[in-house]
Amino acid sequence: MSILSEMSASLQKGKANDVKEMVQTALSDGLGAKEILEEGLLSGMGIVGAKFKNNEVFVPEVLIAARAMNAGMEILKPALASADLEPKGKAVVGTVKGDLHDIGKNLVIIMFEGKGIEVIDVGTDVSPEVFVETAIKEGANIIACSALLTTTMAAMKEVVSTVQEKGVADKITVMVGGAPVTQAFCDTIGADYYAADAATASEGALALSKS
Ligand code: B1M
Repeated sequence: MSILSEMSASLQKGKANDVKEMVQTALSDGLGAKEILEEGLLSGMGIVGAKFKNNEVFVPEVLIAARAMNAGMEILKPALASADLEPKGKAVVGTVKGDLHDIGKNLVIIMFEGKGIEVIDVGTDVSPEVFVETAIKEGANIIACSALLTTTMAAMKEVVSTVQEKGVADKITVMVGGAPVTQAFCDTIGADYYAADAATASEGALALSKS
């Protein structure tokens, strides 16, 4: 097994120290930062994402794998910076106004980062203005909103309206998700993309960033 396949396998098992050591060894062996990122770390996280989507692994396994990915990223970051790699997309991710649930939102962030998408985490209880102004200021192409309460879902419509009012609807895609959110709701409020789970959201975000 190559070191990158081993790295991917260790990441999937959440072995943070092993991943860290393998990143260090791969760099010392002269492997490129991009290769290590894509074939070692992101490939491992991609497999975890797919298994999560198929209910083969659950939230704890995803969090442990994400910790291993972050451990590897700590070692890789300086080499990535000097390789001057462009992120594959940039997303502002948060939970809407009035809503404090953040476990699903944090999974979305893990999956986005696992696809190489840069994330600005605006947290919970986020006003439409903060979503949209942050996206404009940071040059993000995606706003991903999470809502867990039927009473806070309506705030997603305000995000869509604010994007339109600011005249940036052609530059920024609004994605929506969370337990009470459906494709029909997404269509009703005029949002661009609905995802039922974090892994699907990350696949959508990657596809949208390429288009
Ligand atoms: Co609350 N809560 N909660 N809660 N809570 C629910 C959501 C509820 C269904 C429980 C129930 O009554 N059965 C209910 C909502 C009812 C409704 O509106 N239909 C509820 C309620 C009523 C409340 C309070 C109002 C309770 C009260 O105070 N009376 C209150 C509200 C506070 C507020 O937000 N203002 C409240 C508070 C809390 C806690 C703080 C105690 C805690 C949150 C802790 C935290 O997040 N840090 C909490 C929790 C934990 C839950 C439950 C038990 C679990 C939610 C969760 O994290 N699930 C929940 C009941 C349940 O779901 N069984 C419940 C795991 C998480 C991985 O799933 O977030 O759905 P989820 O994310 C999924 C997908 O939805 C999707 O991806 C993830 C999977 O891959 N997804 C996205 C999520 N966001 C996405 C964004 C995207 C795409 C996909 O962007 C594109």
